[in-house]
Amino acid sequence: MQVGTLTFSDLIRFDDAVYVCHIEENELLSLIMTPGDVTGSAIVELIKPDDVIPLWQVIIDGGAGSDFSGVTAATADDWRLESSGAVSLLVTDLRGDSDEDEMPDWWEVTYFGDRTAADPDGDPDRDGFINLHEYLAGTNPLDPDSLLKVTWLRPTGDDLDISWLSVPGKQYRIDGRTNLVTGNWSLLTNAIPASATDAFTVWRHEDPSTRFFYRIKLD
Ligand SMILES: [Ca+2]
Ligand SMILES: [Ca+2]
Ligand SMILES: [Ca+2]
Repeated sequence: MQVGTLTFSDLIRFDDAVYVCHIEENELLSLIMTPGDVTGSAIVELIKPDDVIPLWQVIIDGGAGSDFSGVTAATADDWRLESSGAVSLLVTDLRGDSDEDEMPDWWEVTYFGDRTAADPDGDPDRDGFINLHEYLAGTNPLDPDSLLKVTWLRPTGDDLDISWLSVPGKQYRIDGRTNLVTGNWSLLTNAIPASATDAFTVWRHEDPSTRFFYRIKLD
């Protein structure tokens, strides 16, 4: 590993650069520092040992007019980059899970204040949704109004619109059945992307022709 601080005295403009950032321990990372503004486009490649899980660590520290919108992580599913004020760019490991309970450290810290504090089967907000399912659905485990549920059913001519609470970036499937006593659930549709702008998503069941029961699941 080659962790170190690279200090500049003036502004930095990245020009489609690759910044290879080495990480040695949770709080020991490569850092670029300058009193000048940092702008331009760059891809950040993060290299670390498997058992190291950095959370909200500064990797670039620049002037007050810095703009990090052109700086992205090479593997965006594994890492999140975010600005703190205008001056710092922070990195968070999105996958690392030190207690291997399927809820990553960043999520447990965000809601429970510690890397390993969340009980996967716990339901502290008592909405009937355990913590592990809240994580998978992208809902808030401390807010009883944040969960995956149907919000309304609305007839539109011969069709029926179904609305449910959704989280941007998630996908859903809808199962249906005509009788809750006999028969089974069958898939009506899947891979429905969540609305990117609203807190709910709507799907239209075209001409159901008979009474249906519905359930929404994460896809
Ligand atoms: Ca965990
Ligand atoms: Ca819950
Ligand atoms: Ca909840």
